[in-house]
Amino acid sequence: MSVVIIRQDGKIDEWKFALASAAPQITFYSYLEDHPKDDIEIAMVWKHPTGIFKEYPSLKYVASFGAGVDFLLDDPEIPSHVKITRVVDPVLASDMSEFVIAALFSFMKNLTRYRTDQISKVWDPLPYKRIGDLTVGIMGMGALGSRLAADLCQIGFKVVGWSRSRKKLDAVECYTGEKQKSDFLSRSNVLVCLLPLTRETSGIIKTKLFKQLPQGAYVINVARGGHLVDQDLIDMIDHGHISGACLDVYHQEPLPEGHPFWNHPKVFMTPHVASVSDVRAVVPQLLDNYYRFKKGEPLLNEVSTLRGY
Ligand code: NDP
Ligand code: OXD
Repeated sequence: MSVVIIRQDGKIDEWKFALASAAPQITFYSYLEDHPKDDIEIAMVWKHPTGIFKEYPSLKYVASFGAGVDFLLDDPEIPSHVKITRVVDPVLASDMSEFVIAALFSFMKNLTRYRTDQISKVWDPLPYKRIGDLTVGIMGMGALGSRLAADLCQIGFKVVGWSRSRKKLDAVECYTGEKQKSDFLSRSNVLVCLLPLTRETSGIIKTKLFKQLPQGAYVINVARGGHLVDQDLIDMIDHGHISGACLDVYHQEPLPEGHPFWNHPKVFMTPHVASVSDVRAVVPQLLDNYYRFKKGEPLLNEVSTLRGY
């Protein structure tokens, strides 16, 4: 049973080499080379070209190379019987946690502002925030959000979390569902989005939500661009209710040249790098699922197409 690897970010050879080295008995094809498309049952995919799944009539299982699967669930050409799995990995979780903590301290200590000042040769000391001044609110207390919560608590931050189902985590006050959302938001001086992008969460970070955050709140979106209504963020920053944002993800990536985020002094942008699947860490679980699929056993980290994550 051979596997096709589909990704458009120039990393196919790296993944193919790592997979083939770990499992030389399996044939891995790049989607760019000649391969028997009619026979392919398994695809390993990250951000595929539109329409490509039409070419694989025998497809039965698609493994996402990342934690998110919105790009797969949004594709009407993947038949409903096709199983979809995602990456759940401690390295991915610790990388995400480190990134968010870096963004958080950068906000607290005005670091991005000083970088801009340096370029313009401006000397302008500002008041800064301390760990004890802030409560960090995490939307999405799954694999990534719960690891971040634990790390923040260890550093000494007050942490509140919000998810669909009830959670019990040491030292984290957990809120659940629509009913408790506004209580959660009213506590969050810094709001971190780590939700999956689904029908329910699309466009969730909008004016109504911003207004429920405390005055001067800071927003860190490391989940998906589709969670955020871009113009609402700009308006709330420009009106002074939100003090700024760190964004790693966008509606369109790369962000189009004319987008107002590029030049906004209070929007700190990174190019979807908060946490990137590590080849060595992730190859074993991709192979584990390959063997499970072959034996007809339940797959690890299978996504619920009904829930959307
Ligand atoms: P999980 O599926 O493990 O966690 C998702 C969390 O969101 C769960 O706690 C879930 O609640 C909660 N949730 C889902 N829908 C709702 C809702 N409608 N209302 C309230 N809570 C909801 O995902 P991960 O933690 O692994 O990843 C989260 C996202 O991070 C990914 O989907 C991806 O988009 C993004 N990501 C971004 C990266 C980057 O580099 N920028 C890297 C990796 C991931 P419950 O626990 O009750 O199910
Ligand atoms: C992911 C991502 O979902 O990198 O893994 O965004």
